[in-house]
Amino acid sequence: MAQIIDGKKISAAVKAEVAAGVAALKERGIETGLAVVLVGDDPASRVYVNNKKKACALCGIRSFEYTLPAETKEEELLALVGKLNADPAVNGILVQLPLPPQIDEQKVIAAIAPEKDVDAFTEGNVGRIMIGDYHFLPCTPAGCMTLIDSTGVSVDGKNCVVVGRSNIVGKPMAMLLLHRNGTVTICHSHTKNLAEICSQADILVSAVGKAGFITAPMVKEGAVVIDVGMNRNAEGKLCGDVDFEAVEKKAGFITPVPGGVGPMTIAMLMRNTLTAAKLQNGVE
Ligand code: BQF
Repeated sequence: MAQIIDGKKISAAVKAEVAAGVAALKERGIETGLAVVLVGDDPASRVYVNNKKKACALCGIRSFEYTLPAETKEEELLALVGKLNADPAVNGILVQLPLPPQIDEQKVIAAIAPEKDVDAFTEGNVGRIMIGDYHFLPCTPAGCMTLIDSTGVSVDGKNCVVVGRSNIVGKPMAMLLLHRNGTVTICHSHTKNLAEICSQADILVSAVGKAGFITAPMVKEGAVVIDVGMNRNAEGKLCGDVDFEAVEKKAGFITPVPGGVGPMTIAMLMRNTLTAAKLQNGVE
C-alpha cells in the first residue's frame, strides 16, 4: 500500500515560509505584489485565478486582478502587460492560460518582463532552466520536485519517466530530474511500448490529461507516482491521470487528485513572486 503524499500539507508549509519572507520584506518597507490577468470566462481558469488570489492573501502578497472580456484584442492585452511591466508595485505578472484564439500566446508571454515572469515561460527564463542557472522554476514541475523530495527518495541514478512533453510541464520536469542526476525518459503520444517503459520507472510523473491513463500494470512495485493530471471522470469528479485505487496498492508513494500537485503549483507561484520582489529590490 502506497504512502499518500499530502500536497495540501506540504503546500501549506511552503506558503507559511513565503509569508514569513513577505513579512520580512514588509519590515524593510517593501510590499510584494502579483498581477493576475484573466481573459474570458472559462470556468476552470476562473477557479485557478481565485486559488491564486486566495494564496496571495494568505501570504501577505497584494494581488491585482485584471479580468478582460473574451473578445479582447491582442494589442489590448499587450498594452496591459506593458503597463504592468512598468508598474513598480507589480513584482510578478501571471497571464492565465489558455488565451482566446484571436490572441497569440507566445507573443503575450514574450512581452512579459523576464524579471516579472513568475511562471518562467519567457524564452530567456526557459533557457536558464536548460543550463541550470535560474531564479524562477516553472511552478508545476517545481511543485512536483518538492513532492518527490518529501518522500526521502533520492532521484540520483534512478529511472525517471515523464509522460507528456508540454512546454509547461513535461519538458521542464524532465530537465529538473536530469539536473538531479536522474536517468530520464520522456514518453508521449508517439511512444512505442509506453506501458513497458513506465513499468521500469522508479519515479513516474504523468502529465497526460486523460483520466485512468496510468494503470497498475504500468507501475513498478514501490515506485514514486506523481499525478499532474486535472481531469473530470464520467461522474464529473475531479481526477488525475492515474487509476488511483489500483495503483495505490502497488506504488511506494502516490499523489492524490485533488490535494497533490495542484496546491503545490500555487505554492510555487507564491515562492516565485517573493523571489521576484527580492530580486527587484536588491534584497539577499
Ligand atoms: C487541488 C491548471 C491545467 C491547465 C491550466 C489546487 C489547483 C488545482 C487543484 C490550481 C492548473 C492546475 C492551474 C488543486 C492552477 C493547478 O486541490 O488539487 C489548486 O489552481 N491549479 C492553472 O492555473 O492552470 C492550469 C491545470
